[in-house]
Amino acid sequence: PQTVYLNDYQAPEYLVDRTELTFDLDPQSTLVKSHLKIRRNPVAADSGGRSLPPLWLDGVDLELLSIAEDGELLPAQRYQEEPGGLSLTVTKPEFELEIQTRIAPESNTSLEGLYLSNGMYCTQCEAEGFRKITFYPDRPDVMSVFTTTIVAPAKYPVLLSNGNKVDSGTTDDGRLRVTWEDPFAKPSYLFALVAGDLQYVEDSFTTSTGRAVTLQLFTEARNIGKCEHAMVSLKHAMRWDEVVYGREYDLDIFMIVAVDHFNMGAMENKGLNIFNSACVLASPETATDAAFQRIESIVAHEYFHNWSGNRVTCRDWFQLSLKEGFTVFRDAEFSADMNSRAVKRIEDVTLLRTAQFAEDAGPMSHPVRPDSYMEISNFYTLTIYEKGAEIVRMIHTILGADAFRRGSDLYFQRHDGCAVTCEDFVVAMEDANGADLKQFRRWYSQAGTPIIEVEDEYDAERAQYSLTLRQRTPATPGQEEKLPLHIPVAIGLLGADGKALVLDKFGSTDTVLHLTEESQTFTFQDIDERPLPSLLRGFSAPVKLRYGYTGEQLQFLMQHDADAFNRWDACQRLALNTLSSLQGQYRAGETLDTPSALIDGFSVLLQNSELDPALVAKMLALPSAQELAEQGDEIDAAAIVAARDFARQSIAVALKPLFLARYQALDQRKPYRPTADDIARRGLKNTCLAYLCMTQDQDALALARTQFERDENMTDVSAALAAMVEYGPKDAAEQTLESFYRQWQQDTQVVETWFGLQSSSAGFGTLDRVRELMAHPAFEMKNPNKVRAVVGGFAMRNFNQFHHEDGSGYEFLADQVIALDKLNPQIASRLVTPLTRWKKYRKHEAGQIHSALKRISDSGELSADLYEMVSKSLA
Ligand code: BAL
Ligand code: ZN
Repeated sequence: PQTVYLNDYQAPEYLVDRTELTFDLDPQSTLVKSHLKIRRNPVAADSGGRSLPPLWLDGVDLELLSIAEDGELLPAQRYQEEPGGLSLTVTKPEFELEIQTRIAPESNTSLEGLYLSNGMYCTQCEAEGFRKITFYPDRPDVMSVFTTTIVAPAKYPVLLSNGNKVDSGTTDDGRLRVTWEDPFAKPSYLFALVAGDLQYVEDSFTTSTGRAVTLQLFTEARNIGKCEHAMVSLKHAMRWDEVVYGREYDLDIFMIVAVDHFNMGAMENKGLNIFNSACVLASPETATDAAFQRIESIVAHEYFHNWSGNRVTCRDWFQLSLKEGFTVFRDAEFSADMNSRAVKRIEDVTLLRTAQFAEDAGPMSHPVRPDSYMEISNFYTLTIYEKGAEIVRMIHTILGADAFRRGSDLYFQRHDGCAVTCEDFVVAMEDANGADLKQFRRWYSQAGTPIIEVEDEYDAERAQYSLTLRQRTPATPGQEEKLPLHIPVAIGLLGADGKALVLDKFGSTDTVLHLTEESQTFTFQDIDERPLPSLLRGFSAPVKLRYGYTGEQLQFLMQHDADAFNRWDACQRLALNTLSSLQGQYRAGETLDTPSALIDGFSVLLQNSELDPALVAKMLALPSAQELAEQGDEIDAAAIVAARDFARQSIAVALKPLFLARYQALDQRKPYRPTADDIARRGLKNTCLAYLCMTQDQDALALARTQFERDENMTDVSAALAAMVEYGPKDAAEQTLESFYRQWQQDTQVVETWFGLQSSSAGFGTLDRVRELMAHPAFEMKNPNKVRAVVGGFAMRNFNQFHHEDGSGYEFLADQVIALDKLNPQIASRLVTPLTRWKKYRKHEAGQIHSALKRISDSGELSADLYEMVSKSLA
């Protein structure tokens, strides 16, 4: 595969003003007719009057049937089929093309382009899937007005595409025909088509200017009872975007379709969002609280793209974070407003620290605006999405909320209907406020996670306190030298009584330090006692901050910090320090010390009924094995597992009466509602249940069984089931799993939960069990959700079994990746991730992982997706 470079970007030679498509649907022989109104791009036209350059149309896996220009069939010498597309000789600056192609949706297992899912036709075009539908300039800076006609047999009564429905009828031979017109010019990646035997629920939303918008959510009939939560979430999101960003919806109809076979979470196609069923369908009986919250945030995310992505789109794929980083920031703020702000922040930061930091330090490390790629699908990463969102958040922090809104207003107004760059976003923020973000821009171009070392000094005589911050960013592939970044560091100071100290003459008790140099000292006056600093409040920048807190200081912050995020973070630091000592003891063959500081801290937390239970639950959760792996210089999987298991056991045994008391107090038998308060209550209750079951005591396991058998909602049922599977006797676990499966075998989402719960279980999810699950009739290698549940659950969420010392986990994953690459390169490429960081492991494991990777590399011709991941990892 070829490498594409940002520096090689050139404006398109030709534009497409109108795109008229006709689909005649058939599983093996779908005919696609396209009628394109094309003209020379005045921006690209040179003034020398030389002959017109050829027109390039992307096309992959297409059978070209005919091509005509202005009504005349083109002679063969006017065009040339090449790998990846079609090159056409151009004779005039404006012309119309009619192209007929044939495709086979049924054979399309890549789930890019047009394909079938449970007999339903659907599309996925971002980033480069449209070229699997017809020949087209498949690049985001070519924006066109689309009209789409779909013709299909009567067994597909629902025929959908972007925009508004303008015509429908029946063909002479009795097939159905519907035409859709999307008045907003869009790039091909936002095209969508759906055809199936679907039911829908309908609602309506009145916009801020009084326009009524029809809202429809389509699904297979069996799932029609699972749409309410997504619909409610959609209406909340529509209102929020009006209030917070002044953004109103623009078409008369907004549709969502649920699809079982889907590579991503969802897709923001104009007016016709297509969703992975798992990210839209929910009922209390079948979906957990986590699923309810995920649905709310993804529905909002895709809706918000209507402005940040669709109305203003990306010039090229190097600018992907322009829409994704901004939209993730928008959906995170929406979720924070709908639920607990601190808890949402904790969840996002945990993901960032666990997985994005690992990406930033690994072979695929890339800037938020990459310089090059081989396969753009590989760049839908945590760096582009989550770190990109952190960049937008930092702009918000630096400018303030009002100034940020002025900047976003200018951005939307200035670039509406255009395909633009990350630079355009920053310039709008600057221009709207007279701000200078020159140095800040380095966040877009520099990869790697910055490290800030903090030292402090207190001068009692002068009543002065100073903080010295030093920043550095480690080298990453292709970027040896790093420049200092503009890093906003939010802080506060605590007095000995736990109260916030005043930092300036205005009486502020928190402030943002602007770290712009390699090293900088910030001094505070009139500080009458040596304070304890609360640093990087709310995680104001995506960095690793180091300060030598003692255990006592961390316990103090856990109880007194005014910043809820930092209370949690103090707890995390305490846990990380403890677990790191335990790992050291394990490696040295010593007896492991009882984690007394953690036990004391957790004891106080469990007895504090004032604190948000959701926050307490987050504080009680020890950092995951994956996060611990990210912390040290060298990963010793066995030491991580041993330290974590020992700490959790010790805590569970020492605090059993407190866990029990809290469990009983929280176990209120109320009808299920997905409200923030109820989710918080269930979250803490089930955290207590898991700790109780860790003791493996009969009475604790009996609590789990009772909760399971009450069968009140999937949150409680699956938490109880997970605890029984992890800590209870194997025979009983087998029986319970079997009866659970019998009860839910018709429900795809619950079966996915059932798969994932087993494959990710440290005690239960052995490789043999995973192989059994793959042989189960409900498993489907062609369904990404099932693969993610079973293979991904094992390789990404089952640290214990995946890193079995005999290396069998790595070999298994290599086998699955090789097999999947033939079916679905995007999924193969994602799944290989756990093998890509082999250099960070101890020599023994590193050798095993390296040989598994090498075996993939030598297995034959790889897809571009997998080739890029494997070759960069082995380099
Ligand atoms: N654009 C791909 C799916 C998403 O990020 O919304
Ligand atoms: Zn997105």
